[in-house]
Amino acid sequence: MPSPHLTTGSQQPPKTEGKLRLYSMEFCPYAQRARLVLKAKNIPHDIVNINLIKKPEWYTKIHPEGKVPALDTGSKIIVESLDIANFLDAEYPDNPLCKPGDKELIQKIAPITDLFYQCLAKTENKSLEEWAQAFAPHLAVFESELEARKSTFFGGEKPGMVDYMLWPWGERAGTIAIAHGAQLPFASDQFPRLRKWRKAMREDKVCSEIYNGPEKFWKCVEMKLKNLPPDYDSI
Ligand SMILES: N[C@@H](CCC(=O)N[C@@H](CS)C(=O)NCC(=O)O)C(=O)O
Repeated sequence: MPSPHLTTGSQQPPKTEGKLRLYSMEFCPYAQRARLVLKAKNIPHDIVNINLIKKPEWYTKIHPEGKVPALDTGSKIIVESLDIANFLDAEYPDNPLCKPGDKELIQKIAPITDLFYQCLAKTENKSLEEWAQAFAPHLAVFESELEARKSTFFGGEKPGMVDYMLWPWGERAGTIAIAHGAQLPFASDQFPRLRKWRKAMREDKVCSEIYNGPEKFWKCVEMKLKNLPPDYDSI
């Protein structure tokens, strides 16, 4: 059970000396990146969930823009999911996640996530074929990289940094079919390595421990799109 999402009028929970704290939101893919790395590297931490639509007054002292994730290390606060992930990988030696070329590849995730939100919110009047065409060249970059690395995961025999930075959108890919009533019309033989990757990631222990799936994510998106009361705890 995730801890309740704190809202206006709440008190900031006291910190445990020496323990990392992640400010998160159960359905945020960027916060999920940090949670995946914390779990993959077995780093003790606690999680404080934030209601992002009715934020606690004290939260702007943690993150000036009021976003999640934010990591409180005890001596500093780190924001931005990639900076948090890199900090954790550098500071905690267990299960090193980053491989050569990963940082450059991770930069190429952003066009996919941008398209993902545009497609969900239907910001442009595109047909599903057109959305698929828009996604295809960006997915092809990752398909080719899996082929070049000759492994199921970008990290090799087990997931590494690219895998965990990309997975939140792999988990949510089914949301597009919920929003549009049909899947993106990719040919069944298109992106075979990425399909295999997605299945393997779904079965990975770390990913499955914090899996929510597309239906719950869609409820969270709908809350925002339809201006419904922001009750993340009821999802
Ligand atoms: N670039 C940031 C993006 C973080 C982000 O956009 N988080 C969203 C939730 S998924 C958020 O906090 N939104 C609340 C707001 O913008 O007020 C990162 O990688 O950490």
